[in-house]
Amino acid sequence: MSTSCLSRLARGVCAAALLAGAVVADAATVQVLAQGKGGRPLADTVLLLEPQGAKAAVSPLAQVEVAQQGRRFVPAVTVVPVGTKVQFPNLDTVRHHVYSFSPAKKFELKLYVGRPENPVEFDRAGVIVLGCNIHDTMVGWVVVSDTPWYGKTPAGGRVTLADVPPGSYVLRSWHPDLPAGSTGIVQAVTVGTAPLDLVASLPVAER
Ligand SMILES: [Cu+2]
Repeated sequence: MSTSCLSRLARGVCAAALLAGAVVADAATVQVLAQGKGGRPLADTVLLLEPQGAKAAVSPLAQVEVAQQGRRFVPAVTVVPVGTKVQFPNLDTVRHHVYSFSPAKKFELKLYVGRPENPVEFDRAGVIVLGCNIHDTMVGWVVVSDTPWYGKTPAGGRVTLADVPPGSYVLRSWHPDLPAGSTGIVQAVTVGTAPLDLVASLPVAER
């Protein structure tokens, strides 16, 4: 603590700054490596670190898009916090008809080209499977998170979750190649103040 801060403490000027500093200092960085069968790094794995016994506030993201391009959903896997509105622009010249029957979000964007007028708001946590009425082979996924500590693995399989307060958590690991309807593989995790390195093993073969 600086001398000037000490001298001002009596007036309460530095108290808030000290408190804020304490919170940041106590939070940990959690690294997760997602592995498939044979211990290979697994891309497109969604990792959710869910606090136990308490809810943490989440903020919706702005301007998230799931495009249709080359008769595929791009990206195939998207993770967003609860309350996020997602646009589904069609970048193809053929029309698409995007829908979901998943309990966490049932919706339908009837035959369209270009950009649908309204985004779709994902207001419940869960795994939402996307399909297209016209092209049966099109499949995509939106995973909606009700925790602020989430991520999707790139090719290296590694995700960093920053500023995680100490406490008890469940690490939920989900991948599109898990059996249909799976809500992910869960493991109990205790976060302290030191950086934490975790491995999430999924029964998924390399693509
Ligand atoms: Cu389509």
